[in-house]
Amino acid sequence: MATYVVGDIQGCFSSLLKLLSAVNFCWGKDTLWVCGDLVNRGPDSLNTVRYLYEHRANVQIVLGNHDLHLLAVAEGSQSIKRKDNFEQLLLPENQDLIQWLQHQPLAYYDAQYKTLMVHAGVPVHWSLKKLLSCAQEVETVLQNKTQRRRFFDAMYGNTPDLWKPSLKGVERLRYITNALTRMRFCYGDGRLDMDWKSPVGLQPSWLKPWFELPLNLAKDIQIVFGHWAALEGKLANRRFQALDTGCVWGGSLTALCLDTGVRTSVSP
Ligand SMILES: [Mn+2]
Repeated sequence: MATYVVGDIQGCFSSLLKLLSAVNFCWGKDTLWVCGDLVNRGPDSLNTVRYLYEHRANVQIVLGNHDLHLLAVAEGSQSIKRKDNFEQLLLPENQDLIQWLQHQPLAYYDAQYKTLMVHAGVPVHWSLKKLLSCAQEVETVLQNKTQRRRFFDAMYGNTPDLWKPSLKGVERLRYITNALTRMRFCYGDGRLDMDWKSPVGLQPSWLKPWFELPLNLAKDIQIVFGHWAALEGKLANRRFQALDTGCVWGGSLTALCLDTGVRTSVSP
């Protein structure tokens, strides 16, 4: 019985199977977590989601920015972009998969492992409790047809970039979504920067990666996240585990075993 967390799959279905086989993953015995961006850019988004859905009793995911984009397109709120290649997921026969994704969280905390899973990061101002309740505000909206459409119509944009408890409506939802699914670098006061995607060290001096800010989260909580392929998975310690190793860009797909702390990677 072990739990493995896998980084951004982005439709690299054959790499997922190769990785599960490399760790001797056993369905029915082991549990699989996926830290978001299941779909888009890679060769087989449909089979990736179909497979995880079929094993959903033993799967825990959080949504990433590409998954939310898929849901926005499926809702008719956004048109499909030139680089998007998840058309098959939009076919009527795959509506069960879209509905499943609509009911997935933006953050997941497991008290036994003392581990928090998010796609992008943890904003500096939030406690664990605040983070989970903010994530839930978006999750509630995603599960309601009318609210979902209104949210997707307003989801895209980089502001507001600083958390204020007084934020309301779609602005509040947009901040929560950007922080949990798109954040990389921040200003010293926690304000989100949405432009820099470079490795750490190459950014302007006034920006810091979110994980170098003084987070309002107990230090013994481990944070597993994806989204930032330029980190190349090199951030791997007791507190922070970067798991996006850029499989879709020719890098590798990585799994972290939460029970042993061992990381395993396979090339595409
Ligand atoms: Mn992402």
